[in-house]
Amino acid sequence: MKNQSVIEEVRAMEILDSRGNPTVRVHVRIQGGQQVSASVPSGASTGQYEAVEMRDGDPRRYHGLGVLKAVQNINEVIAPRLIGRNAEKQKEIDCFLCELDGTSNKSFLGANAILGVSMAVAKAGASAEKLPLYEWLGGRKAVRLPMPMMNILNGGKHTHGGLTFQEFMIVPVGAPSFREALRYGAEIFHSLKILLEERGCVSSVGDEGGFVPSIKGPEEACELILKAAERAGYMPGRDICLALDPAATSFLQNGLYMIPELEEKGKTKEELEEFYLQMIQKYPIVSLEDGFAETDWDGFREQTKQMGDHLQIVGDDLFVTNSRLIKQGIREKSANAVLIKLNQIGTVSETIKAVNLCRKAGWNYVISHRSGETEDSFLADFAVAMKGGQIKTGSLCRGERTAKYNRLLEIEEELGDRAVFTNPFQSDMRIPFFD
Ligand code: 2PG
Ligand code: MG
Repeated sequence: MKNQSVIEEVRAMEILDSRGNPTVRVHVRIQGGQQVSASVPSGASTGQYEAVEMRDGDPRRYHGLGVLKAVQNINEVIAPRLIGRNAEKQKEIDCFLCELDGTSNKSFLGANAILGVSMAVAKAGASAEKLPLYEWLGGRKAVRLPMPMMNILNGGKHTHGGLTFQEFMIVPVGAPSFREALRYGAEIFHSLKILLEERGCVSSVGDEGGFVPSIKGPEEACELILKAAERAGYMPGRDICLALDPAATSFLQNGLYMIPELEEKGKTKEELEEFYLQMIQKYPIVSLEDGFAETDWDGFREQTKQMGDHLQIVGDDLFVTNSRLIKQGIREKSANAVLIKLNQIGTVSETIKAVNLCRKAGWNYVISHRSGETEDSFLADFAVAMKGGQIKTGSLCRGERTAKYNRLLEIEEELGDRAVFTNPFQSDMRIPFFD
């Protein structure tokens, strides 16, 4: 083992995330004095089978949301056992962390404790090898910049009083580079703001930096966004497409999908599927995530059968980045893509395993942030390393979102002529709108 990859110190602390709730930051120092740190994100619309985020539950601190136990688990249980280990042995260390935890859902040490260490170890490995993180994790072939899905209109659990659907995202499919994709996105974001102001329905932004206007429903949301795109000089369907994450688990009640802005009585899964079909015929939607609840495997399967040739159908809460559930999905053809979130499963290696499953099955995958984020830009490097060509990391404002975009700009510049940026929806994912 090289001297400079020996772990000398692991230290955790409690910091704040973008919602002002506590989360875990981990510092790792390797021999020779190099120090790195990683911070753990946190979701609001979480899947029931996600790895367990450990919270103190002490009402005297942060309304019970403190993470001092997770911090203590790192400092007292994990740290002493990692000193002297090789930071370049990511898999070995991740495996060791899982064994030390001993549960199937990381509830003993906390997935937030374990992931913080796992991410910091990855950064330490990169630092020991003097490589950028994307190259350390993805090798020399990690040169593909991801197509961003930018969430410029927020709803669901990421807002108060917003639309029922959680995310309305723009996808700059016609952009020639990541840098240009980001510019398209930012320009449309600003046109949308002006448009909403003119209509007197602009408000603040939600948890992921998208606007939370008071409007009538998902169709008006799509129309406003496309209008904003046109005003900014972009042609819907050619330069810019849409992606939706209704996050349907959050509005399934007693077997019916409740979307009060559409109607009071709620929709059956068949009616909801029909509604999505109309939406994708009307608007240039290339990707639909969690269109049905995590318990509604039938809804997903049926939709994949009906629309899977034309539409990216992404399972987020459905799969929670869990290899067992992804395998089931592949077997049952429940979707054709997976949303990949590091903290749903809890280590870098298990996340990579989930990505590899998708690759093998010919499925798409989208590397994703959480609604509660930090300034850590780990995700940007991770998306390039995983080579899948898609990232979801929020709107075009709020530092915790722009941190990832700005890091991707840096990576693109660093790669220079080697950088690749392509539209992941081109060939076989042709949507009716284009015809
Ligand atoms: C989602 C995510 C991220 P959360 O549902 O895809 O956008 O939200 O982190 O709240 O689960
Ligand atoms: Mg989601």
